[in-house]
Amino acid sequence: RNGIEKPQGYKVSFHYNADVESHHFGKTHPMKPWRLMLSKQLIVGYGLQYAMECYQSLPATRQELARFHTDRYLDFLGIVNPLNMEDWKAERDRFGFGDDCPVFDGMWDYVSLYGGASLQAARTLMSHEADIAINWSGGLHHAKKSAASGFCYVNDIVLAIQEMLRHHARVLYVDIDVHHGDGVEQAFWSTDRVCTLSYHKYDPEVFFPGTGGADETGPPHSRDEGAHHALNVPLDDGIDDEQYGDLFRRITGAVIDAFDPGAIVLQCGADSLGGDRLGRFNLNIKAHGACVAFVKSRCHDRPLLILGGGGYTPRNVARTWCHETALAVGAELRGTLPAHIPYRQAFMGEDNGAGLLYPELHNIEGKRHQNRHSPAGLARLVENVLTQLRYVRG
Ligand code: ZLM
Ligand code: CA
Ligand code: ZN
Repeated sequence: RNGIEKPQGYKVSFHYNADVESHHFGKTHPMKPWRLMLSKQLIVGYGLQYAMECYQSLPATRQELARFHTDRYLDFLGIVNPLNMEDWKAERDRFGFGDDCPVFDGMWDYVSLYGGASLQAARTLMSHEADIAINWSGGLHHAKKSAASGFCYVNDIVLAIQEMLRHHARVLYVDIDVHHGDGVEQAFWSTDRVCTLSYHKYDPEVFFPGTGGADETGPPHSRDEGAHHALNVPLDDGIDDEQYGDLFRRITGAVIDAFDPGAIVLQCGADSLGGDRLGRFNLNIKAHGACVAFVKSRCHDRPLLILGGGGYTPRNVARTWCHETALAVGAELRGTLPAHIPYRQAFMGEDNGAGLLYPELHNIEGKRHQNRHSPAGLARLVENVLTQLRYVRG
């Protein structure tokens, strides 16, 4: 065969609506939807739009959101605004609004847009129009059926998985955001058709949301539906590229083999990078991306839905999601950023006095955390999940 390999030939669809990026949670709130604009600028700057099918997504309808969320919660979400919110004090507290999830102008438009993009991405996969579908505005894993939580208002991931369950007996959810994917875990707690696997910083006293311990595996009795199908990998500060990569490949590989899902959803929260404003890990972009590449390599003919999530240092979020878009389409990008992208200045390295710096794609700066992991502790985490997998059958 002349040593020439068959081209990868993945069909990738990209789901986006620029209206999401103009919304504001508040001046100093860590969640900044304009990071999506920055990501898109990089993706377009590198020309990746020519390697994918780009869809302008539509807002999810109320009926679509109601497949997971309650009517009372959606009523409130549709009615409340910054001017009338004083009239709704009790509901505001009951439905999880506050500093983390503020009431802001255009909130309904924002949440229905990111929800609609994930739904459209899932449908594009289910109709075989794409092998991999991407929605960087989604991945908002904390939202509950009746409450906003942790910057998340509607759970686009749950909505997308519900859509995929119409076509596949089993769906695997993998979550590399630094926070525990509690909303998705809870939504599918009592079914063995969805396996949820989250890697996260775990310190129940101090780190949000406080759930996701190693012994949080599903309903208590082995005969209960869903028992053993919640998988959690609780981590401490400062995990590095090599440790995380090793852990991720061993655990995720074993889960895919045991559960044999028909489709996979990967939440790619970029707050697991070093230098993130809220995160605690020391990952570099290439190590974060290696998780995406690994899952893609284990998908074979299974559809893969790639979603965003957290990420609070916008220039690094944009770098990461651009790199991962390239991994999805199978393109290799040069490290020097394209010369003519808007906001190129945002990617200029901090001047360390060593001379002129040029803006680079794969490198991030920022403070690092002390590494609190031991080889023995990491080995125990792997053992723990492998033991649990004896109860998981595809
Ligand atoms: N206070 N402003 C990750 C979601 C993490 C709960 C402690 C709110 C913040 C944070 C909000 C401007 C994902 C908690 C925090 C202050 C109770 C969290 C508004 C700074 C600010 O300056 C801020 C007034 C705000 C929020 C920091 N909140 C940092 N960490 C977490 C939620 C979401 O990445 O997983 C997916 C998108 N909340 O720790 C408090 C306990 C509220
Ligand atoms: Ca996670
Ligand atoms: Zn997060």
